[in-house]
Amino acid sequence: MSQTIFTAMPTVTYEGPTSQNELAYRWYDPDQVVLGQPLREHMRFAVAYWHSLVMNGADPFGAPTLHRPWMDRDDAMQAARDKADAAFDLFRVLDLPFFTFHDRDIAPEGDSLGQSLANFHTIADYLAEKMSTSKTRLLWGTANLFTHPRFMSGAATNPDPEIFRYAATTVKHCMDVTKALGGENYVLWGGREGYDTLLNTDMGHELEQAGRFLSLVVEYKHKIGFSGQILIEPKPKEPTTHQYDFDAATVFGFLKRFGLETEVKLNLEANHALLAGHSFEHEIATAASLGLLGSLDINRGDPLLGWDTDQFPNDLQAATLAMYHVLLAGGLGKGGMNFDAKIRRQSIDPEDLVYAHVGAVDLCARGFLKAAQLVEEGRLAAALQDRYAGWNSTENAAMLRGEVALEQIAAEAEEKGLNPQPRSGRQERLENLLARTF
Ligand code: XUL
Ligand code: CO
Repeated sequence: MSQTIFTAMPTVTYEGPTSQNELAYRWYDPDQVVLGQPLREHMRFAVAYWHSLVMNGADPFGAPTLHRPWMDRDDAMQAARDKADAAFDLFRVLDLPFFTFHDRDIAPEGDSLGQSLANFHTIADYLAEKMSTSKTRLLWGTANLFTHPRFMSGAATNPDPEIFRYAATTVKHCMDVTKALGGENYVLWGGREGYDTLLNTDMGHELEQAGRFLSLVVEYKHKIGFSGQILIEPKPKEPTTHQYDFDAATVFGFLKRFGLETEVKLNLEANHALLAGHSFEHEIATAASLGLLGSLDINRGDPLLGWDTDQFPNDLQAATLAMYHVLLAGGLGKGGMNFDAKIRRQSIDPEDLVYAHVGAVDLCARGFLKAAQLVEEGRLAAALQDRYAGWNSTENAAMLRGEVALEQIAAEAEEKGLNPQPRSGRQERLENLLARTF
């Protein structure tokens, strides 16, 4: 393998909280056993190919600022191999267990559908070769159904059925490759599945198309014996004004309608939650309460901006609360924590990518350790249990099970002269318990 921009960098290791080495993990000790499992297995961190290897710093106002060797090559297939070499070198530097990709991140578009698919399979085989000598595995694969102009009016929800067919074909091949590379999940983010104006949109028809598309994906998963999870990634807006997969609750309704709620789970992203007017922990708790928690895209937005800035996370309290709800849900199973985050446009050096990941890994690990402390102390859980304890009595449990009719509830309440007294929600006390872990 040729030298890459990461070859000279040493592998980042755990050195503990007192280390002065800026490129060491201070909190992420992958072997540390917490609540019966090593951190590596709890966290299941992944590097996102698109942000780390493809993104070039261009924005709507300015030209690319990041110039990587593989970005300037005339031979697009050789460029894809060079990019893969650099990718696996970066995974080696960060020593994280997983990566994630879109088809278009790893291989160039061709002149025809057949050529695009051939390019994709050729580079996928190259990735398989790289994986055979790497510790890094595939957390999930996905298809880019939003960059090319053919997808400007959507993929599955495009008014043109030919685009639906094109997207379906692309997803079939992405699922094949994800399976072949041992991927543990397959993600569908509805890139341009939404609308900009209802004046040109038949929403009922488009939702029907989205439901059929997802059903095809689930049927195919079973046909090929893919044992990974199918995940939908909710997002409320951007690029379209209104995205159909708005948030966890909306996607649940959609899944229920098409009978897919036991087949598909959710890949929740921190900044998508924020854009939907929620906190990350709200989305995690919602998904968990519906049995839909799948995987996480870890990042942050900028509350002052309101668009999808995809920054690396740096808020310890937000991370702790997210991790606490992951723990309450019993962990992520086949899911993981994917850094769907990009360095800023002015962070032009390869080592900026390493600083970004090291900080984010440490932040999540530190938040996780604090969340585990909250679980071990058990005081938040005890307060919660106490708050709902009334439902444990025989009569109240029967009411919840649907064994008591409305008129019976009313008759009993009237007979008793029911006079319930308000109880404190103790919010400040509970906030203190959280704050004291910092
Ligand atoms: C877009 C986004 C995507 C998905 C994968 O906001 O989050 O990168 O994670 O398509
Ligand atoms: Co994402």
